[in-house]
Amino acid sequence: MNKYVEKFVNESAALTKPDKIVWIDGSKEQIEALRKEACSTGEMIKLNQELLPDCYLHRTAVNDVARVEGRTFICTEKKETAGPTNNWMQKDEAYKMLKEIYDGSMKGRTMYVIPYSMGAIGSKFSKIGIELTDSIYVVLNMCIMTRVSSKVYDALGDSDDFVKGLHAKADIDEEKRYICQFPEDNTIMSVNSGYGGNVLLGKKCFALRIASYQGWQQGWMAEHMLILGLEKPNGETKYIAAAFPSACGKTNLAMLIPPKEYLEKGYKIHTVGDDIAWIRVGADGRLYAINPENGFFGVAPGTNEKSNPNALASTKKGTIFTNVCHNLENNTVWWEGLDKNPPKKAVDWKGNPWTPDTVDADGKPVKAAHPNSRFTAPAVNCPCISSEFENPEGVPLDAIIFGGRRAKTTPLVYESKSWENGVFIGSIMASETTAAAAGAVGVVRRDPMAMLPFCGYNMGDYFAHWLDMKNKSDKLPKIFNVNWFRTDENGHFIWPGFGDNMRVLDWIIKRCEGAVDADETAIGFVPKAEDINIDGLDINIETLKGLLDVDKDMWKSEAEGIEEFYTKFGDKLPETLRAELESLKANLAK
Ligand code: OXD
Ligand code: MN
Repeated sequence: MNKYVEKFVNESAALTKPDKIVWIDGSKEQIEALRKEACSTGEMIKLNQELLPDCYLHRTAVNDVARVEGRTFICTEKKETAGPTNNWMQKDEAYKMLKEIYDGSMKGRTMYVIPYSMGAIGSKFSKIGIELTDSIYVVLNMCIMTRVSSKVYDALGDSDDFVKGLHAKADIDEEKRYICQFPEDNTIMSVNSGYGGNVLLGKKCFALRIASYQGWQQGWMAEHMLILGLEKPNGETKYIAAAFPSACGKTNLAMLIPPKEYLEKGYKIHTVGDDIAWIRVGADGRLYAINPENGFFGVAPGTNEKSNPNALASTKKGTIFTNVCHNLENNTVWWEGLDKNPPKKAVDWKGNPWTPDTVDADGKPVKAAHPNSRFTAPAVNCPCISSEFENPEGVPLDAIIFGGRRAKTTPLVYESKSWENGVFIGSIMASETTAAAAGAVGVVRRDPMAMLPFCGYNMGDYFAHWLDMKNKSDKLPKIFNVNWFRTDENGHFIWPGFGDNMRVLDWIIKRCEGAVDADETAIGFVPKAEDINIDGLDINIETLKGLLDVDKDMWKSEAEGIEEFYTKFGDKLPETLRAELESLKANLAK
């Protein structure tokens, strides 16, 4: 046994005092035994094995249903390292405070030791983590979301290069819930939660917060991005990475099914990842991306046969559902937006009896599934999983896309004028908030590169790191921005979205190939309306022109918002970005 792993386990056990320690090896037998145990205690419910083989349902505590950004901390020696956008705790004080909470928290429970690899085991781009947890739900989810295996110890050898994660459910006490990252120590401590994003430590805590810091130190990038391959009729595949805030459609875009007109010509989309990309400069100077995960932790509500048949197909076996509705008619699951056929007899996400007529004390319909209910599905289930999914070298990126939910202001798509301008566009991203994090929904907030909740260090340094990629590569991908969410005067989405987003990807690839022209505007290059293919769509060219419109007055007030946001960073804001803002303002004044 690696002596550093042993020390970590021993010290953590001395602190949390579990009754026993179980070493997870990821084997089928072990997983099956844990499923049985979880069902025997009510922690999980075994679903209809004919319709949903190896699928289970879990309900979290009602006060524990989303990531808690207010209780997520970057713990470093100095506040400046964490920067103005993160909650910060001085790391020694954080350890001291946390140790009191963890003390004895696993008494009467089992501590599981999970060895996992982010990225293919043994690849030079992969990183190793050890998560200790007292939750079988966490073990089983980690076995889907990451590569869990005792082979990880072989890959680790006698090195201390792994991320230590300690998770304890404790009492699921909201007041003492902490999700703490210690990037300087490769350590994560998560306590008093049992919800996915807070406790599956390989995901947000490691693959984004800790890894973004590692990337900064080591010259690579960890980003909140999907990765897809767009195969053209000639068989050539172009790769795109796209950053959108949580619950803004990354999974849907990653698994897009092209419209009929495109399918007939032979276009295909291949999914490499739906949430996280680790990006490095390859030997040929291009940027290469891997998806460090091994599964999808997708938002269930709204996922259906039409919006994302590939995601739905991915959930048909070996999947854990969290906080969805339990359909008692056939022991399966249901959620709002799955179909128009809600079960007549069901249990809602809180564990209460539910029918389509159930209303609350104010007479309002009660939701069967929580808006942030999730499926944890193995990536291999996905019908359009890319043949490059396991490629340890990753895929070469042709384009990077940023995007958010904006009812107004941001056009359907535009292209940056340069890498620097593209970094500026990423840094000013703004989006209406969703149910993925606790707090108000629908409020516009700045979420640079969709990394606001996930950047493990000072975002001023993060922007500089992005700009610095220009010094590492002379073959950088082009940067674009998209917005699928513009609404009309009645609040209805104008652009059909989903599979039809292919039409925008098509334009993006054509721009990468220099195959179409564009109009230069104050904010960047906008398509000529006739270059977006609307054949077969219920949208006319005038509507499309409206979607592409750049309203200078709106952008002037946007520029004021950016200016205000930028003041947060003080002298950590790279001069290049300040110059980009000045040039935007000058363009708008013209
Ligand atoms: C996620 C999130 O779960 O971003 O991916 O919240
Ligand atoms: Mn995410």
